[in-house]
Amino acid sequence: MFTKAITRKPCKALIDGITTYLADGKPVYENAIKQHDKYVATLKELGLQVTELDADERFPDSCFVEDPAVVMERCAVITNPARDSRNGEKFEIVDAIQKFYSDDQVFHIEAPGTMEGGDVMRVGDHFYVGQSDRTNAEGARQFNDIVTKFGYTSSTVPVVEGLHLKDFAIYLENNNMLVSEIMDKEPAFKDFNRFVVPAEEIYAINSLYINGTVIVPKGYPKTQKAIEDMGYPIKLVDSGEFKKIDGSLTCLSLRF
Ligand code: CIR
Repeated sequence: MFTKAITRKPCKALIDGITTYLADGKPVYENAIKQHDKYVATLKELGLQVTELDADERFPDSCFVEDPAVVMERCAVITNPARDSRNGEKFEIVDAIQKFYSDDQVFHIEAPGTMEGGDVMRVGDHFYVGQSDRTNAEGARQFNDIVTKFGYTSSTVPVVEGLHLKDFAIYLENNNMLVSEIMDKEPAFKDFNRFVVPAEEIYAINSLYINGTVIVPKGYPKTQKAIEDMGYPIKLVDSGEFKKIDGSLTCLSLRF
C-alpha cells in the first residue's frame, strides 16, 4: 500500500532532455506542465500524499525522479545515474528522501556502479534489476548488498531493447504483468500472467499500479482494455510530452 509520493515539477530545460529511443520532436514546456499537473492530481486522487519538489533548471531530466533513487519501506537507495547530464540529480533528491528515512536507512550506489530506478521492478519483497545501458552489473551488485540487509532480495534481468526494464516489463500486482515480446520469453517472468503488449503500443507497458488502480497512458486502447479485462479500475493520463524524451508514467514519481 502506497501512502506517499515524491515528484519534481518539469523545468523549462526539459526541452533538452535526453532522447535516445522515442524521438518525436521536442516537448512543449507548457503542455508538459499541464500533463504533469494532471499526473500529480491523479496520484492525490488515489490517496497519496505528494511531496512536490521545485523545478531544477540545472537538470533537464530532473522531473524523472524515479531514476535517482529507489525507495522501499525499510531503506532508500540513492542511485548513480549513468549519464553525465543526470548524475547530479542524485545530490538533489537526497534531501527529500531524508525527510522520510533515518540516516542509517539511506544508502548510495557508488562508481563504478551505475543504476537508475527505471531499471528496478518490485514484486513483493523481490527486486528485478534490469541490466541496461544505465544500470551495470556493479550497480546491481551494490543494490543487492544493500537491500538484502533489510530482508529484501534481488536478481538481474537483461534489458536489450531500449532504455529501462520497466519500459518492457511492468508488474501490476496479483501476479499480472505487461511485457514486450522479448520480455515474454524472459525465464525470470515465466510464472507470471503475462499480457504481451502489441509492438505499436509498447509505450503503454509503463503503466502505473497504485493501490488497486492502474494509471494508463492515454492513447493505447488495446493495452487499456487488457488492463480493464484483468479487473483493474483505470485512470488515463496523457504523458505524450514526456514520451518525446523517453519518459513515461512510473519515472515521474517515487512511491512508497
Ligand atoms: C533519460 O533518458 O534519462 C530521460 N530522458 C528519460 C528517463 C525516463 N525514466 C524512466 O523511465 N524511469
